[in-house]
Amino acid sequence: APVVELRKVSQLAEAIKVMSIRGSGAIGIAGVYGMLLEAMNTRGDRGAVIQSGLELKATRPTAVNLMKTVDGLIAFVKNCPDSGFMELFEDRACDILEEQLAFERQLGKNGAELIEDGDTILTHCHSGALAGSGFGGRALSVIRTAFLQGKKIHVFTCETRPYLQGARITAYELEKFGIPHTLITDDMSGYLMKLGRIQKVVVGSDRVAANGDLINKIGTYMHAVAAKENGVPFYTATSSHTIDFTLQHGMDLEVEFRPGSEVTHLNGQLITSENTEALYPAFDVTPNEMISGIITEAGVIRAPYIENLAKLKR
Ligand code: RUB
Repeated sequence: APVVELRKVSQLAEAIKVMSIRGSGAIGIAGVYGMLLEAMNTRGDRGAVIQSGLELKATRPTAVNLMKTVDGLIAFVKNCPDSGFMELFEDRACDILEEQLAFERQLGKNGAELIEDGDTILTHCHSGALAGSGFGGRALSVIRTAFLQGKKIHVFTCETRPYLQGARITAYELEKFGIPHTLITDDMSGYLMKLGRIQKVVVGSDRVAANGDLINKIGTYMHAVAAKENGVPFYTATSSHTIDFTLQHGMDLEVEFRPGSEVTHLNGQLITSENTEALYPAFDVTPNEMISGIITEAGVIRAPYIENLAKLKR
């Protein structure tokens, strides 16, 4: 995998924008370490650190982890005593990472209970590895935990046009973990469900609304529709960090639209005529009634979601 060296917050912000760093958990943690980087570069200039948090927050608007972790750290910076600021800030950043890794492992265990021996699981995009977690992100944490429990499972990973995260990253990680898998294109899931070849869907999440609506990578909704039609349970693997209690309904969120050129080009090559216009909503909304359960560190949350998710509020 290519290594990107980032020494300034502006470089980190650019890396998030162009998706060198991507996935809700990973960009949340990048926000934390970006602010720490700024603190180190400026020898603890609080104004600059707060400003760097705002710059990072503006990079990608849909995933809520980045917003929440940066807002939490801005409040921490404002209230932190002067003496030992750098040390306290570093400890806080490490605590956030440790907590998220612990959540990732725990939700993996909770979700693995839903997976049965012999299941083929569909996943979409890349529910992305937090550095060093060894588990491979939240959907993959569920899948890998089930695999490590000795369950014989198979994974269908969707290629996830136009950015190909599922093909490029999920397939790579599944191979690294030794989990049997097959790459499919995004339009194949419905038919494969009809053939009885998919028993569960497990995807990650960029944001979960207070009512349980799921905002995740474009194409997720399409899989959920097919899953409902075919009686296949559909789960999202997430954590309490990713629930946005200020968002009542998923459709109230304005999701990120990325440049159409990311659709008309593949690996830098134009694949359409020069005049073709393309649209790229990067995320979609899956209504709560299509979700069989929301897998979190606190257990698998079931409907009614408004009441049951509210118990995770902190
Ligand atoms: C990634 C995406 C992933 C979720 C999963 O989108 O939608 O499914 O972020 O989150 P992008 P996590 O590649 O545009 O960032 O990795 O936290 O489980």
